[in-house]
Amino acid sequence: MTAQTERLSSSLLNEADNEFNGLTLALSKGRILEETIPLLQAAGIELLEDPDASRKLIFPTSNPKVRVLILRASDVPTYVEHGAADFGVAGKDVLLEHGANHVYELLDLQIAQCKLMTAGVKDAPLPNRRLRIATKYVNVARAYFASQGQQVDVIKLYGSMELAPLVGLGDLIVDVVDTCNTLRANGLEARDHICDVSSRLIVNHVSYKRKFALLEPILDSFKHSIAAF
Ligand code: PRT
Ligand code: MG
Repeated sequence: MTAQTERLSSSLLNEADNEFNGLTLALSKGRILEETIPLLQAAGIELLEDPDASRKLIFPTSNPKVRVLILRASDVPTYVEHGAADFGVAGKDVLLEHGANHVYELLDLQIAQCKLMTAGVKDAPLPNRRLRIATKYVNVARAYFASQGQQVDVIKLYGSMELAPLVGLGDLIVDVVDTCNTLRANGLEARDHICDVSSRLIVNHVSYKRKFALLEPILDSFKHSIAAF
């Protein structure tokens, strides 16, 4: 957890948590929010405002005991780990990279599905030296290549990984892919499949014990929704 997220979490707690003793759910905009909304609806929870049309970061819901935080996808495990959110939805890619050992990964929600893969310039042979891997998934990349018995140099990026190998920053990238259209549009091709990815429901250890009565009906409803898909 960076000093910045730490300050943010504690200011959130100080400013808002004083009066709120319900459940705080951490989500990220985009795919995860879109695909979690139907699960929430089935559990009787409606966001009272559209996060896409608002600059707010904390959203009340139709259930006065549940509110939603909208975060960067990669910050969701940090908020849940530290109890600034009781539970959250995060991609398995984010959880693997974060090393989320301090949260319960309770449900595979089977949403926002994709794959973690390596990719490189189409038809380009790999150089005969230690490979350079450009990625935001530095821990996943190190672990994967180590599991293949390969030592690599990892270059940390924060986005637009597809650009890196085109301009010689790295021989390969490690990224999540779905249709591979983005790779193809940039003259890249998928190489090795590292693992399948879907989003998981994660819960803070203490919240799981102390707020189980509030969590249980939501967890049950999510389980029913997953089974019905
Ligand atoms: O965008 P930001 O930097 O804020 O964060 P983020 O990229 O982590 O968030 P977001 O909302 O883009 O992704 C949230 C989660 O959705 C990820 O952590 C994954 O678990 C999951 N997911 C599912 C995906 C994709 N599918 C996906 N296709 N995340 C990203 N992508 C990217 C992919 O890397 C490519 O750039 O979408 C682009 C299109 O993919 P293709 O293969 O269909 O072209
Ligand atoms: Mg993104």
